[in-house]
Amino acid sequence: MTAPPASVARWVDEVTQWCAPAAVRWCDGSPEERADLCRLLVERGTLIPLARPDSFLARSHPGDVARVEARTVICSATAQDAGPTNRWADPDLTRADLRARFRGSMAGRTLYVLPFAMGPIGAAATRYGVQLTDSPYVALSMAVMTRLGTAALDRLHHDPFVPCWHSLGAPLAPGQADVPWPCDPERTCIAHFPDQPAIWSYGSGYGGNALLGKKCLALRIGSVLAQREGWMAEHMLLLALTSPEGRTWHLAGAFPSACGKTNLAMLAPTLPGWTVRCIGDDIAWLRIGADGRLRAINPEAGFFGVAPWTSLASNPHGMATIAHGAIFTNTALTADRDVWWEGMTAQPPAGLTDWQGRAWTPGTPGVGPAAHPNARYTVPVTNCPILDPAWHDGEGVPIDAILFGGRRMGTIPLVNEALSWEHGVFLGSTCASETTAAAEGATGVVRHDPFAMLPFCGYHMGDYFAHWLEMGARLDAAKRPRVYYVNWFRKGSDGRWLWPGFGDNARVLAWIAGRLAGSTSARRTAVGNLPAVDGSDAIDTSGLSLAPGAMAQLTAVDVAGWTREIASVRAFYATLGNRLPAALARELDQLQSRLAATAKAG
Ligand code: OXD
Ligand code: MN
Repeated sequence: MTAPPASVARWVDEVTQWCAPAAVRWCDGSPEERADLCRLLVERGTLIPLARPDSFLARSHPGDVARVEARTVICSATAQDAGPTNRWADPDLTRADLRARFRGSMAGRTLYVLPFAMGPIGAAATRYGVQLTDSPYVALSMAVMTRLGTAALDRLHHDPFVPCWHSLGAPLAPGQADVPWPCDPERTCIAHFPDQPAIWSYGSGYGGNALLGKKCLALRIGSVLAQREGWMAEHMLLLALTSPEGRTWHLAGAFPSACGKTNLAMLAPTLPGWTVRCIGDDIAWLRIGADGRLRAINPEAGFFGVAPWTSLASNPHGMATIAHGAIFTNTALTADRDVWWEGMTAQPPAGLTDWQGRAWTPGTPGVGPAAHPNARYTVPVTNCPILDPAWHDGEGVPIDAILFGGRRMGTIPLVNEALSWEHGVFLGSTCASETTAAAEGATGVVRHDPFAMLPFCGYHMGDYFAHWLEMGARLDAAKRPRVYYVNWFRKGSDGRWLWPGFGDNARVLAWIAGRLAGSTSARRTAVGNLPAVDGSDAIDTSGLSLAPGAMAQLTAVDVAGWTREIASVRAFYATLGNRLPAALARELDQLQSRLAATAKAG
């Protein structure tokens, strides 16, 4: 290895002094290093080798299983800068508090130095980070999720980096035996310092709490940098959709955690002749390209997907992606050393061991699911059989349409086209979803999750809305992406799904493509442009057996439901005070009056 940049070497020395690790290892991201880390983790009992090639299972501590929003803080100069949707913490106090926790926290462990790039190395859009961690599982996972190693380190002779300081908070006294998943859940804290920028994470080894390039850098810190520098850091999948005639559109889609983003990003269309290629499943960085179009890159290099309910039926390409080279966390283990989770097959195989390592028999009273509902897999994007070669293009792909969505049983139509950019921003700001297991807390409760960024926007949400409006104003009207709000999760009065979802969502994408091509007309309604219920401008439902009247329900304007929706948005908007852009307050008032006119006419 050539000499590391002095700024990195200095910081590594400081942290080494403070955290007192037994050794320091600079990671180069090589296959040999991966093999070595896997061997070490197997020896320690953190990883269990699986029957599928180059794949392993980890079982976390039962108290360290998801992102911990309640322990995630934004340490901007003032609470106003963080805004009401974030937990603000005083930067000086947090620094002092965390420094005390970090003191000696790596004793008996190795400090891994992880230089990484978010985005293709050398591209203008790319940002760099260096994570210092005492977790070999995190070192292994970061090498999958980011472009990690020597090439990234070399860039730091010229480019700045975001320091990402991470410790499990589990020092080992001399002779003390280790545990498979060291952590300190009671004292976990994930702190973001947007003004430095820097990230300090203590106590958790799991997912977004610990793989700091992802939610912490690419979204929370990324969104602050994006606002300052005039680009966008979004919680979005990216896909390329190609019609039977060979025309391709690029779509970006923001959906809250565990709402099917990965399934949509890897969609296997049921409509003959249509294809989807995957560019990313979780994060997009968008900027205005030299051609004046909004262009997006996926800054990540891996997928950190939710395993439960992934199956050959819901996501065949996802199943192929994880057939080798995958690190699973908190799935069940089969008798023949493979993984299983709820929804993978209709019946669980016999002889399962659950995510906590206990023999598991379905139907035993008091026994929970075999896999943790937030069980995950970590794999390189290059495993995906439908990966678009453009995923590595530093200029990004030109975005034709932006999708918003959430998990909503009622009111919200299957697909709704925004009437303008401002109306599209309004739709994004009104995203709400029933909560899932991706974050700690109750599941199934509807919460406002604007742009699916509630847990990830690193500054005041009102200013973030304003940034979206400004980005639109900088784009030529003819080059602005169109905006759609989709909802795959509607239920009928009998509690059954109205729409089959998964591969059949291609039917909705095909309708959107028709709109983009100008070949499909829509019904202008109070809430937006909706598809015709039947005929050539309707969504193609050929071959589907839907409940009678399903399409009418899925594309109707439910005035009573929207009236409740407006009240709920108004209450949410009120929490943003005078930072709510006037244009969005106006959009809400206009929706209310259009709806009143519809009610009167109807
Ligand atoms: C994720 C999440 O891990 O959104 O992607 O929770
Ligand atoms: Mn996500």
